Amino acid sequence: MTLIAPTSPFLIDLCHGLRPDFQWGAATSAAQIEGASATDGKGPSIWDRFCADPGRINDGSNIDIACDHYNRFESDVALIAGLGLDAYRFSIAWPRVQPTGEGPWNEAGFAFYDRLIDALLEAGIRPHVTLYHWDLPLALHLRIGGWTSPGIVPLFADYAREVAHRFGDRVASIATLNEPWCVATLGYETAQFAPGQTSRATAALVSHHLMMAHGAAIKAMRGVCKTPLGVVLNHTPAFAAEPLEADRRAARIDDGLNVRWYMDPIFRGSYPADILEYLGADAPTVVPEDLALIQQPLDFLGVNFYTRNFISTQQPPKVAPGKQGFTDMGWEIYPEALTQHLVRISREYSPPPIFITENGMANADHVVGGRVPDQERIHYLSEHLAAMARAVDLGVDVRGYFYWSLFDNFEWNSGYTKRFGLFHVDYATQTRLAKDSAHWYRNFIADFKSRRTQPLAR
Ligand code: IFM
Repeated sequence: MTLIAPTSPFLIDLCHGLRPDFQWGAATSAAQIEGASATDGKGPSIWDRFCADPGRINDGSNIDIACDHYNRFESDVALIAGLGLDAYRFSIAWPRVQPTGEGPWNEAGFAFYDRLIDALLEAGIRPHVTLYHWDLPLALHLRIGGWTSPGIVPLFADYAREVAHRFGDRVASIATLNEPWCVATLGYETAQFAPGQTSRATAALVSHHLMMAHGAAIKAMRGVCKTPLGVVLNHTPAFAAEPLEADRRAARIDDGLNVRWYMDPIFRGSYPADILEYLGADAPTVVPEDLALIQQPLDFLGVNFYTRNFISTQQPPKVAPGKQGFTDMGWEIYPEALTQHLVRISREYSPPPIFITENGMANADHVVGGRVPDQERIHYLSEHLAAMARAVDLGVDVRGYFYWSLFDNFEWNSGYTKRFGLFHVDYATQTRLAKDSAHWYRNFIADFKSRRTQPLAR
């Protein structure tokens, strides 16, 4: 007898508008799962150093071993295949393939990704690659100041070109950056992430260099491959807590900083005027050539959606109602914002096809009698799939969905205290255990595929 909630026929019906070739997947990133942080010639990243800095990571942990995926990728690919996934999104660790971020390539590092891509293809899983998921080669940070220097732009383009040249013919897509807002704001303004700096002006400059590096990388890769190319951005829409002018204004600024600051230069060729004004003297100096570089045509847009921001200017601030609860990160569960946001960005930006490149929840999961009964995650997942399907019904072109994350893993400054995975990881033994949500997702995908071959009920 199965104790896993069956997938609802209503949800499957709701997904009737998804394309027959819709890709179901899960996502990870190199620093969060690979481990082997100094193996086979890999150079250190800014996260290796950040972890070594006392007090930076909540549980004092590091990424030396993480999920030991570097040594276990073959059995991990078998787990992905067992879920019936069409696609797997992972990132390449820049310092694994180019230890100092410039100069010689590390063939042993490339060989690892070569084997991973082959294993995925052999299992019928489409590899979706991200070039930068936050693990900057430490040497580049030390020598030129990393993202604070415009010198990083051509170096990132060189790295992108090399990856596209080596893997472009075998991977399903290449994204330049993952969540540049996190890189700039959490890394250089709030110091929550590596490299742990605290300057708004530096963060704004970093964001501009990230955008330029994205554009330069797309341009470089176009010359060597025909692979679909894109970028993955944070999409945390802001909601005014109350119908007050002050709340509305603050929500508009929050949206500008999170969403429009990145979407506007990529899709419109300009930074939003209200945010330039808001940043004032902290705004970066931007010349027309920079904007032309950033505004490269893209083949897809990656949308990472987890929650909404609830913006209140009152004292004490109004807190989000959380009618559907909060995740273990303290993030409000608010799936309807996904529908609204997808519709909004489609209307405002006419983006290329969208992939939901991350969506998921941290939950206080426990192994109970050999199972992980994570009903909360099943609820989160089904509500967000429904929200995505509603957006598709409203005309949004969504081509795939990646649950974040395949495994419990290193959740940045939270260390290993937050569990996002479809698979529970016992870090002491590296045992992977499919949570109830993993069974549910597998059943859902199978049901979806079998219904696709049958006439619709309505
Ligand atoms: O774990 C992260 C991931 O690396 C980037 N997007 C958000 C996830 C959850 O915080």
